[in-house]
Amino acid sequence: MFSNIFTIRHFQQSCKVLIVGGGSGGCTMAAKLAKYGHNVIVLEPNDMHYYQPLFTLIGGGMKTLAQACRPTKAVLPKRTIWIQDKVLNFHPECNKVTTFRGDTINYDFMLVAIGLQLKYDKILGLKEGLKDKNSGICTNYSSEYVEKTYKVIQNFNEGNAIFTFPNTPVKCPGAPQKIVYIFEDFLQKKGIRDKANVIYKTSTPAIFGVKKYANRLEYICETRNIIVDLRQNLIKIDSKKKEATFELLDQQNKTITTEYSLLHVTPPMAPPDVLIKSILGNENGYLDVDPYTLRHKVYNNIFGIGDCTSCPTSKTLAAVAAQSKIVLKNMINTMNGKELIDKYDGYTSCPLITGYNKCILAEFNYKLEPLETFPIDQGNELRSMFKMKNNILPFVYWNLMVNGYWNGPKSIRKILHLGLEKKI
Ligand code: FAD
Ligand code: UQ1
Repeated sequence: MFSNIFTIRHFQQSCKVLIVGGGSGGCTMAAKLAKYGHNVIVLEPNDMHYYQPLFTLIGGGMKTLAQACRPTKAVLPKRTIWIQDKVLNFHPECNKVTTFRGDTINYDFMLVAIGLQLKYDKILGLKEGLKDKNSGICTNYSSEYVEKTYKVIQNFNEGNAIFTFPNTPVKCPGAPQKIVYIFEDFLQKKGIRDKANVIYKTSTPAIFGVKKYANRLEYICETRNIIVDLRQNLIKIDSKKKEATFELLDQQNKTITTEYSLLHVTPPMAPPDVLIKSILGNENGYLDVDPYTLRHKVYNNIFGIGDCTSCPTSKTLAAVAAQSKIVLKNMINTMNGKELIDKYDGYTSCPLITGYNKCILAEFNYKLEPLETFPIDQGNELRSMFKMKNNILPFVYWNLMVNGYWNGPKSIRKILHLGLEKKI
């Protein structure tokens, strides 16, 4: 007789470095650490790897989703072990994690790079609206829906076109408004600009966090008749009536409901639940790292990179690139029992695309001071910066960054500024 009792086997693995998350930060660091010959395990559930900065261009019909993704297997370095699974629980006090499949991975050092989760459920009616092909609701923020954006834009005939920014930190905080400018330019080209009210409704108190770029963006909105409503947060969508409800963040218990023909939503975001419930997270659930060394504030053998960390800078891939050099040096120094000398200055960058061929390339640090690479005023709308975003940066990502050879533009900046750090 055969027994009908199956035993499920759980595995134990051990490594020198465990990288949790094989997105942009995890993959970049795997490539860098593999060069040191360390035994590295990458824990990543998805079999597709995405270059998310292309999503804005996909939404505007300039690129395809196929250009923004490659199989995880092809992007992770051959010398690392990829386990296709997710962390279920961190156990930092005994240097191990457990996974959804029930396995245990022991590590000497761990790098956490698990990005942000999209919280569609925080907006009533959003998920249904995104799924419905004819709703006029779209978002550039997910590989699942980004291709819908351009269809919705092409189908727009008249009425209110509303673009939102939620009441949480988001990745690439410039992206919610880049698509506004692309859309407005699209209407101009199609000759139907006068048929639309283009409205950007944001929870933030200003259009952008850095004064220099905010001034330029305000001017662009004024001259192109883009309405900007500050401190408004989308809470509910009625896709049958095509109405969106916003809470007015500076007036208690007040809401406003507006009709729309097109609604581009940037969903609220949060760190993944596994961090929120872990002692590794701060009060908001972000991996609690020192903002300069990127090492965990309590556990010296744990580092963080990218969107899931508590670093108080704009969460971008450009930030990940700059962080990667510091994380590598500081991890290696920790392994060798040395002091941590290298410090991350909060460098981040946001290519603010303002149409089909122009871009303001914002670059700044923790102090919100501009830190521009090129010796020209990047606060102007430049065709050259658009070309860089469209053609050069994807090449840099797929050929240099994921292979561990791109640390951001700091060395280019030094050369172009004659070896001097720019005085602001
Ligand atoms: P991700 O690349 O998101 O990777 C996180 C990984 O962790 C994922 O692969 C996920 O599967 C994995 N993961 C999650 N939970 C677990 C778990 N429990 N266990 C194991 N693995 C897990 N940046 C720019 O610099 N310039 C731009 O122009 C720009 N434009 C953008 C436009 C849009 C529309 C979007 C969405 C983003 C844009 N960004 C831009 C931001 C940039 O893509 C992110 O900042 C960057 O990808 C962050 O890298 P990361 O490694 O922290 O997170
Ligand atoms: C960058 O380094 C980077 O990572 C590859 C991005 O992500 C796509 C960026 O958007 C930007 C702007 C930078 C910064 C690079 C230069 C040359 C200014």
